[in-house]
Amino acid sequence: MRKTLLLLLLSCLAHVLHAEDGYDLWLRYKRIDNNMLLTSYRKTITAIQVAGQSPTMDAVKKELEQGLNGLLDTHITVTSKVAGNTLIAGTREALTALKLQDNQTPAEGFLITSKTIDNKHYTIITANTETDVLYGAFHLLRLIQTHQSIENLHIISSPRVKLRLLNHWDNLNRYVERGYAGISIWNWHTLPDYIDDRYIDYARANASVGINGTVLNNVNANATILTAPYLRKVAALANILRPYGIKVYLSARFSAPMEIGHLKTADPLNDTVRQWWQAKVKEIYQLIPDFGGFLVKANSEGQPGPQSYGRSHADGANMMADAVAPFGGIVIWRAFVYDPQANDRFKQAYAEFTPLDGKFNKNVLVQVKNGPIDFQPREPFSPLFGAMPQTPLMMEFQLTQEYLGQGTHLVYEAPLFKEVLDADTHAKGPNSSVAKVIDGSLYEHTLSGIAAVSNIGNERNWTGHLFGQANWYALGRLAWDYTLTSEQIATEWIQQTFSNDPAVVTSIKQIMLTSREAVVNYMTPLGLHHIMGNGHHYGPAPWSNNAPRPDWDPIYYHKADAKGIGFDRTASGTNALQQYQPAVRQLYADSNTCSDQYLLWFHHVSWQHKMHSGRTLWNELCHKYQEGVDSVSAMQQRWEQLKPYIDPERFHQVQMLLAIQHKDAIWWRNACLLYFQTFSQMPFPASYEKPDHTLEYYQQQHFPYAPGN
Ligand code: GCV
Repeated sequence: MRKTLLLLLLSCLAHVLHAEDGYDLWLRYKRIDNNMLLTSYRKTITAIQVAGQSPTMDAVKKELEQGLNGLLDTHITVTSKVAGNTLIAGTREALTALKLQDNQTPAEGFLITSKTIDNKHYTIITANTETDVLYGAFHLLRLIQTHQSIENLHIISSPRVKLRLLNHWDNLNRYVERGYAGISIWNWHTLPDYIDDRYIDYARANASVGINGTVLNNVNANATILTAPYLRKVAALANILRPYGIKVYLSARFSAPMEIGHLKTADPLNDTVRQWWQAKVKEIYQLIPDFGGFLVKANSEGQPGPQSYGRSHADGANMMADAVAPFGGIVIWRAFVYDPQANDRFKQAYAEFTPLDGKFNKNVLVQVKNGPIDFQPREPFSPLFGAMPQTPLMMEFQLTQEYLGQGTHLVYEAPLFKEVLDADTHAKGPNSSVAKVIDGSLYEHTLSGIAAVSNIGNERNWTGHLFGQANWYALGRLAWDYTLTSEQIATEWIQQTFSNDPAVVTSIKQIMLTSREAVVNYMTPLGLHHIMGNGHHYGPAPWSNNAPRPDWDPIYYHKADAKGIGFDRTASGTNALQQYQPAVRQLYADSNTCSDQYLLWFHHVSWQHKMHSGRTLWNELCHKYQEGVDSVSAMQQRWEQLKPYIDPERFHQVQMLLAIQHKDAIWWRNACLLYFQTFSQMPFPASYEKPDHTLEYYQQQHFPYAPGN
């Protein structure tokens, strides 16, 4: 009896220990559950040989061992002899020594090839750099995890974009601005002496999708990060991340020379200030020889910047760029600026930055948010893309779901990223996509980059919502190759994260691929934007009109009145449309031909306006809000059907979050429609479920402790 109890206890314990809690991300390396495939993989690779010894090649070896041992449920032999059925990984140089070099190795990226030499089969991963070999190793593991054949490989893969970065908005006290996954993973207090294993797993996860840089701290920067004790902490992290090909960057506070250098000014043209930055940069490179450079938010939302001294963004950026240039560093200068006095926030970044085109140093990139306002569920692409031909522009996306339901809503963002990257700027005629601006090909820039505001925190599953992991994954995959489809990326992620069972993949994919349009519909359909609660940005507050500045107020954006709703950005309004090329302008200029998706972005439209569906604008608005809610119900139903196929821990977590999302979607629909009805004075159509609360009820909801604010 006691023995049985003990066994039961042990099996429970084993279950607890092996519970799927999301920590392993898409690198779970579980035994292949298809016997035919398993046999074939086991035959193809019986041993691995990793040519060369270095921290990066050690990481390659460790990952291949861990991955193959798990996936093939075996004990893979690590060999130094060239024998058949071996997986050989090494740089081109290392393989030349083994007489296995290949002429097709790409300049950047990797080659994976199957070869038969003297009747012996080899799988070879090679590249010009060790980091690229590591990317190849992760790619091979991905092929196995997604059940693809590895018998006859010839894969050449090169990244389309050079800098593939995460931007952490993490403060030194570990509070993450707009963070919904716990506190910062960087434990500044225990660094540099205590190295959390999580730092290594963070590096592995990023390298597995080709992310090669990380900005460790918030763009609303604290100058303390640049003091000697903190730089030693940064150096400790750089040492951990380096073998995985990840460079560290820091957000720099423009007024640091005053705050920590005790100078009287931070004027970028002042000699003492310039010398201060040069000395600081030298100190950084002594500790971190491959330091990436600085990210700067200047003269934006109260942050200090060169304009405080009558200087331009270019003066500020170039001063720092001069300091990092001798060490190969870069400066990433953000274009997120807006002015409460201006009549349209949409136009500000373009107005301030286009006159500076050609004035930035060669090692400066200007980082532009994907849309003209601020990471809304849907925005047209920022008109800056294609408008600064002489400046490399870097894309800024947001993984953390500040405006997309934060930590509780399932929203797969790849379709949003793709929509922007695929948009045609017409800057050099047709086929001048945003992606071609970003990858440098349109204007032949050698520097290119995509960054995204991180959604990572110290929660066990990293991103709070398990499906937030898919956005992190998608960012890396798209930055490597933006021609991948949202569906391809979702498929890969599901196969690695949940299951290769086609029925499971199809069902989860359906949930993911409908989720972005769902959030647009239940929050901001038909081109509405920025109608969320002030400050915390959680939940609807279209009535809000008392923010510290007008351009933080929802009423500034929806402009609802007795006649209609929407922001007139045509020639009869603020004429923001003028900032686009004529061919783009033409798409949006006429309210009768403008697509529904962007209608209220560009037009103030009568409540009676006839939509493409034949409904009035008011009825269409009700219809869209309802559609958003219905989509979440459908997502819930699909998830319920997946219960037998998903481990109970992850199933239950997502199930509970979907219930919150459903409740929130109803809240958004009711609060917005009840409020807009006070202007339209039109009845709700029969198809729309009547709100169960009054408008006053919704207006009284407060969230003083909403996270991330
Ligand atoms: C880091 C929005 C966010 C701020 C953020 C800012 C930015 O305004 O609400 O939290 O600040 O964007 O991107 O700089």
